[in-house]
Amino acid sequence: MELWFTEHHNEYINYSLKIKKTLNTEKTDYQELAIIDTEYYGKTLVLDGILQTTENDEFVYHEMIVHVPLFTHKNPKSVLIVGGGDGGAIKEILKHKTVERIVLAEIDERVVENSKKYLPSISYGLDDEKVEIMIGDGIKYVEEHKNEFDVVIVDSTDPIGPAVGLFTIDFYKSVYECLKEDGIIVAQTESPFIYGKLINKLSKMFKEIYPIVKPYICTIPTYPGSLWTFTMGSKKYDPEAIDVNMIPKINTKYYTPEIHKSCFVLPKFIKDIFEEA
Ligand code: SPD
Repeated sequence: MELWFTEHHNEYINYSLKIKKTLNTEKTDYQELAIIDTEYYGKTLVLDGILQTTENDEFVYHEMIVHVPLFTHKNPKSVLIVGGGDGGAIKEILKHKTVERIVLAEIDERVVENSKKYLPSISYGLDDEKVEIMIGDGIKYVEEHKNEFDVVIVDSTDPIGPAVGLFTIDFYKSVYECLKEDGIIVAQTESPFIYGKLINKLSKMFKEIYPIVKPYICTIPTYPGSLWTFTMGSKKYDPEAIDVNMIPKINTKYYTPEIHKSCFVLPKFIKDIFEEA
């Protein structure tokens, strides 16, 4: 018998992956969690019915949410990740030799534990000595830590359920305070095909707070709409002004110095979404 996992993107669109084996399902204190081994994309983490990461395409998202801000900052030493309990962002941050401290603020301990158990190729950095895992409310953590981080990465789920508070102006203002004087925030800001109106609102919020605001894109096949946006807010460094020839060589599958430049070139309809803000 064929078994399929189906994610409802909206009332008109579903996305399905053929299941090889369901490895775990549980109800955590915050959400429904599943680890599913799929025929095409390998093992996946699913939260509240929504695919968060798959073994075979996670590299696009995690490389882009990490290397673009970290190579924009001149000397990133301390990085805070809000969300990101699967450890994919940490795996990429560890490729940056300047980084001395990585704090992961993840609300759901079970995401960390399941990722360690079932997704070791994504989560292996979670046990690194540079990593401090703070299980709790990322919003509160940000509010309580001022002027402490070079880069803050908001590696959240979609703007529903536990992540709603991570898509608000109050949160982005707190992140501004949490960053050092030349700090950078990057947030995953969803697909323009599905969440255009939200992206427009988020862009307005970023522009109210950060002097330099730059959206950038990549393609993630297992996310709704596939075309994905990130939004960078920077106090000092312009990601498009850096000399990409100075970017040190690291082991990646998606990110390159050329991608660093080209990811800021937006299709017209996405540019409009951001510029109408
Ligand atoms: N529609 C799913 C968007 C999920 C974005 N966050 C994924 C977390 C991976 N570390």
